Amino acid sequence: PLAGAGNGSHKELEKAGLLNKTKIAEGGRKLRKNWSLSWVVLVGNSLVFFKDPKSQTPSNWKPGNSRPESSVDLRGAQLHWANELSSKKNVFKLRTVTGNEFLLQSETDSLIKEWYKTIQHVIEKLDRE
Ligand code: I3S
Repeated sequence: PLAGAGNGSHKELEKAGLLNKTKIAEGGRKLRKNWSLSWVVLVGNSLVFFKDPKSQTPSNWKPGNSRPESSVDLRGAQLHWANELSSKKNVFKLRTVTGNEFLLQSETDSLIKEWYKTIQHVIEKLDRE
């Protein structure tokens, strides 16, 4: 199991890993792309992004041991495959209720599919609440 999972916290660590990330809109306003590798953690209802992925590995990550770059509330969020929005393969778009939009990408098909499925599960779970 991932470090931090089942630690008694109500915030369950669902998934963590490295993805290419760029923010493409903030509050509905389009932004210039700036792709970078990001350490992405799905914990509770949030997707949390960390810089400096080199110092992070799934086995040593613990909630609270580094400061997140940003965090996305998945409640009411929308997820779509978005290969038309990039020349890269395996791209999906995540849009928050506040109109922030992110593209997430991996060269590894199986990995990006797992992320898509897991995030979609959380969004659907929140939709039912
Ligand atoms: O959708 P775009 O504008 O073609 O995205 C590309 C640009 O952001 C480019 O940077 P410049 O702003 O210097 O042109 C990036 O280097 C590319 O990675 C972006 O496209 P991809 O297809 O990689 O998402």
